[in-house]
Amino acid sequence: MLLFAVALCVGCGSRDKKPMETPKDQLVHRLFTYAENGQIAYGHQDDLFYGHTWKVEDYENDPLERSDVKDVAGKYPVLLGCDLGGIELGADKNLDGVPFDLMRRAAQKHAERGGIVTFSWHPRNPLTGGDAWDISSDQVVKSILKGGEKEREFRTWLSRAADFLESIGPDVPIIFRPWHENIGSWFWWGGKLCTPEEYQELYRHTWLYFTKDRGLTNILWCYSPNGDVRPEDYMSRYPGDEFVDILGVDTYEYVGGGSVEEASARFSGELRRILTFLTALSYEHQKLMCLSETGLEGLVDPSWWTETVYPVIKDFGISYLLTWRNAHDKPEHFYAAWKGFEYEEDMKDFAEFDNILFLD
Ligand code: BMA
Repeated sequence: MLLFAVALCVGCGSRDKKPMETPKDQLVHRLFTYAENGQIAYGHQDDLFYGHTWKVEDYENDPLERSDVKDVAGKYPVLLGCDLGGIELGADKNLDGVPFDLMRRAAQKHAERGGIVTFSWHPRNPLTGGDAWDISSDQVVKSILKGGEKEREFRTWLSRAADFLESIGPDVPIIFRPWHENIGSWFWWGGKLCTPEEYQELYRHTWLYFTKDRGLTNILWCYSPNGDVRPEDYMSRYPGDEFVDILGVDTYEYVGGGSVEEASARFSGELRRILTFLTALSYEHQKLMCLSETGLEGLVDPSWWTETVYPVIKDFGISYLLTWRNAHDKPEHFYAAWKGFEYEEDMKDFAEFDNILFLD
């Protein structure tokens, strides 16, 4: 814990200067304190926008009080996950149909309630015009970097994303995790689609634009590769300590052809392996760490929360875990329980562990 105590002061100045802390410093402190105390905050993607059987209809006036997580656990998640995909084109709604005006209001409201907001980004493919999953060309990253044919257009894309985050307000600290799952090759910025140097340049360029050109100093930068990798692969595209505040990892349980029991046993072993190397890296680099995305689609393991995930994560200093979204238009695509779900009690029990934090 000594290292975490030291790390507590990273980026925040000396302790007697606390009143001068920026919103970012405060969030860094808060997350380090969770890790130090063995507490883990829970987060859910798109929690306030829609759930398994509902969605916000009145974008402008809805009080944003509904949440599948709250329906089950009686409390909101600490982290609200949002996705910027679509903002780059100036769209009104993101790739999953969430209006950006609603997203802004929800981020502000969630912060007022004491919650934390985190943003991922699934931008379209700037070279082909396809979506984030269009991996038909390995020239995309190159094309948006300095001297590339899409450099100027991509700068406009960055400016639209920055405009949106800026519009949330300087007092709301934001965890931003662009260019995620970068070791696998399913996004145009993935492992086989660009060189490590190109990836690093992309990440640093994004950081520099947001931080220096736009002065967005309320952002905590999360590096979140997919976790099914070796530690050396995880770091192979790391942009550098200066550009990263949180080491994250995205990792899911997949059932595949075998039984759910086998899948859960495999996943808990894999999660322990990943969090072990992430812990070593977080000490080495003096960074916070988190499980930036996780889940089991459809929660087909009746005790996934209490017997698969909890026994592993409780042994590690991750500040938070975030499970993916409960789609309102795809009945099988949910990662948090909802009222009436057959295994909802298991998530409720998880929310009642002393060291698992929800928003009271
Ligand atoms: C994926 C799925 C998609 C969604 C995307 C971005 O994992 O949930 O349906 O469009 O994330 O949120």
